[in-house]
Amino acid sequence: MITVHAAIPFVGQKPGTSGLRKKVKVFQQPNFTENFIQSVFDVAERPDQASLVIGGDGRFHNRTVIQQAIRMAAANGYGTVLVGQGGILSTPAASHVIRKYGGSGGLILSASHNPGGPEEDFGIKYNIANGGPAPEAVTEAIYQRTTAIDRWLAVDTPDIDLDRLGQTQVGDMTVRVIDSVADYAELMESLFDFAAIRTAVKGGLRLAVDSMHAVTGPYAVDIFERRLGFAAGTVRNAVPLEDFGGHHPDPNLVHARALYDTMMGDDAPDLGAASDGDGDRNLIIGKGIFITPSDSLAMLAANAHLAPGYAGGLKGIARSMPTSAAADRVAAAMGIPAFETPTGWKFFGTLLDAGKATICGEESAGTGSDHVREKDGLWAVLLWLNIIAASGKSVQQIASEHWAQFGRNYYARHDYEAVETKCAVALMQDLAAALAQLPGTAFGGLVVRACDSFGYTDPVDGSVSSNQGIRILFDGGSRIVFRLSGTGTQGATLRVYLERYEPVGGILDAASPDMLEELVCAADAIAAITRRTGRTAPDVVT
Ligand code: G16
Repeated sequence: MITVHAAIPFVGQKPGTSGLRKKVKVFQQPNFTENFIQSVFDVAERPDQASLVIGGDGRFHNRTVIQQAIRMAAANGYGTVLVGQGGILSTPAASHVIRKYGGSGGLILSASHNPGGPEEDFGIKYNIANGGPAPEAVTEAIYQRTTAIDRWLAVDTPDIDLDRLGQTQVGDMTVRVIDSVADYAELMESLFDFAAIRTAVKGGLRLAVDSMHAVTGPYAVDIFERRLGFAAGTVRNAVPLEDFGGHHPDPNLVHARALYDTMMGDDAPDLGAASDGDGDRNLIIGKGIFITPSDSLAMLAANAHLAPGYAGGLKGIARSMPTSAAADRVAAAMGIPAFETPTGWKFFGTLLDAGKATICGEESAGTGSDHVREKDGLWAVLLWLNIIAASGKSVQQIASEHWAQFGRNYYARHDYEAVETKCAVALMQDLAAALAQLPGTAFGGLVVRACDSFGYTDPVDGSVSSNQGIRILFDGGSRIVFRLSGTGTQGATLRVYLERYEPVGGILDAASPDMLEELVCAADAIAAITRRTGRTAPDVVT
């Protein structure tokens, strides 16, 4: 029997860069989660008896929301819900399941790299039938609906057993609890040369993976240790925990420090990698060398033809605007198009659907391809392994040869976290207002060539997104970008992206901080970060 629950709208249910992210306590308020899910169901394009995929990264509150979403889906006319065993589906695996089983969409319960636990963060993201994040037109429609919502629907039924594979009826709807790993692992086997990697493993290739007690643990153990034959223990922190073991599941040099230290040690494995809460991001570290996400994108694109799934070449390469231009140089050398989109994986969807791009990536440690419509952390690790196995080269060698051929984009992102929102917004507004005066101004040896507030017109559907970050471009190809994060849950996070290009024949083997020093000073001079925020150094450097 369907029950209609009266509701009044909550303020602040506007999805950000990647869905709705708030503190768990906010989601626990009566009706808060239900209002949002009902708004999704009210606006989602779906046929009668549609199927819906539900999965999450295993964080605290995951199971509660899954049970409620199932009761609501049954009351809202869905015919089938596919849910990962234990409520677990990595974001790329969820994208694949939606595509493989013809789902009309999916609810992905994750706050990604944000910490988990009763006092920490939770999130809900809606993906559409192509398996990708809902585009802005859909998230805006969901948001508009949240402002007028007056009821939500549910059937009255007990919790289903999420841990047992199989089928259950909930009202007229079928709930299938599916193996979270199998479909995804098969997809990976179809893209990469597992036999070649296995041979390399037998020959001594070593890997260290940090799953950060988040969703990739079961996937990584199955793929790396079981299917590819890496030694037991290759995957550390492999058991998903509701609070990620008290850590921050963000695969960067701060939060994956132990892995970094392993990789810089004397007996380091050949490749080190970490994933985030929901498995869509990756961190890549070679023996003694950190590869920035922007470089990883460029190097993967340049060598992707070594993997069977990409042997036919790439159609195009897309990157988000703050990501370094390293990938553009690869695209130019290949004679294929390069796309520069706003931050947010949702902007790659139309390009992938239209066959304009094959590989996409972001500075925020996301890389992926047209195999799904999400970024995919383990995919990136497997492509690196495939390239290493097929070429017989080390990560260091691949990187050095890449820079010798294309030049090097030194790169870093400086994050100032939990800045008072008013202060951060004013900083960005004043910066935007001062842009007209900047061209021609010198900051040390850096002369501003141009600057703007980045706007994007989608080349496929013509949709326009403005105010996507402020770009300061210097003579010689260096650049500073200022943006406010769209994924934080506390105050504002100011992101400052620093990039310096060294051409072929230039200084290609220096330490990034040394090469970026002048840009750091220029960023402070241009935006008055220290004076306005009181911060003398960033909280996180990636
Ligand atoms: C999300 C988006 C990414 C974006 C990242 C950081 O990733 O999907 O496209 O680059 O957030 O966004 P922001 O700079 O606005 O915080 P995830 O892994 O958090 O879903």
